[in-house]
Amino acid sequence: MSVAIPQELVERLAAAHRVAVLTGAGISAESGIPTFRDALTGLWARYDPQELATPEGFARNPKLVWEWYAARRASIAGVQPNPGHAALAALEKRFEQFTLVTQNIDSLHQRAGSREVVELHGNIARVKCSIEQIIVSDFPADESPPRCPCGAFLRPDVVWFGEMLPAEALAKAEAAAEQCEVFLSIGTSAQVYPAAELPLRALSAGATVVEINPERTALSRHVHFALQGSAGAILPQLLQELRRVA
Ligand code: BJW
Repeated sequence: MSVAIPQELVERLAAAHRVAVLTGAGISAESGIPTFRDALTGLWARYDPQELATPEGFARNPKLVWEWYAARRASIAGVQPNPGHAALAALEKRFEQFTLVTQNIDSLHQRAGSREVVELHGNIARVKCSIEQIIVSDFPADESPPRCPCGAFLRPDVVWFGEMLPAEALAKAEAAAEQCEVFLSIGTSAQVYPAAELPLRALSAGATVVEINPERTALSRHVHFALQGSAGAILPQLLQELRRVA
């Protein structure tokens, strides 16, 4: 379904040199990856984040957590990027500075052709030592979870609740939010910090902030343009409008 894209937004985007984008689970929903907080279909409607996405949950039941992530890794391997991911990869080429920041761990932006992706919450494809925090690529496939040569359990290289985000990625994301002229917040419920602060930082720094989401979120009332609809429909449309004027 097509959504009316305000001409004012197209013009501001066409005139921009520095664009920052924050994506969340919603952009991958149309590829078939469930979001977290959607009422009926979100992962947290069926699974307890305290048990599966905290260091304490992993300490209590490492096997359960390892196997949950192994199942998600397998299901992500079977999906494809969608037109929303593709439109962002095409947009990257149009601006002097384009910073794509994602909370997603699924590599779909990279697979769609985005060259530089700032991953705030890690990547499910990588595995690291739960003590030394170093990435480990060779490990026995039949252990659940396998162990690092140091003896500690291995775990997915993702960011759980209560854990710090990768410092370099967060610094890049904050700088992009503060320096951009247009900021797009796409497919995120804007509930998880510090990612949720990024569009607010952009607003404070004077950027035009745009939200793309079928639902209203905590961010909606603050933004200049809230485009209500799916990323897979709106982003290709936005790209097309931009091509018309510039
Ligand atoms: C569509 C669509 C379509 C559907 N098109 N859209 C300040 C205040 C309060 C709390 C805190 C705070 N600062 C820190 C905290 C604690 C915590 C936090 O934020 N808690 C909140 C829940 C209150 N944050 C942290 O712990 C972070 N660490 C940290 O801050 O360290 C410092 C610190 C530590 C301790 C204390 C204080 C400071 C770490 C956060 C890690 C989040 N990890 C997860 C799991 C990653 C691994 C995995 O995948 O398993 O990251 S949780 C989950 O939420 C995942 C996501 O990246 C993240 C955000 O979710 P997202 O992407 O927004 O998804 P949804 O489902 O919420 O929304 C989807 C949206 O898409 C919806 O709006 C739909 O409508 C929309 N949609 N279809 C477009 N087709």
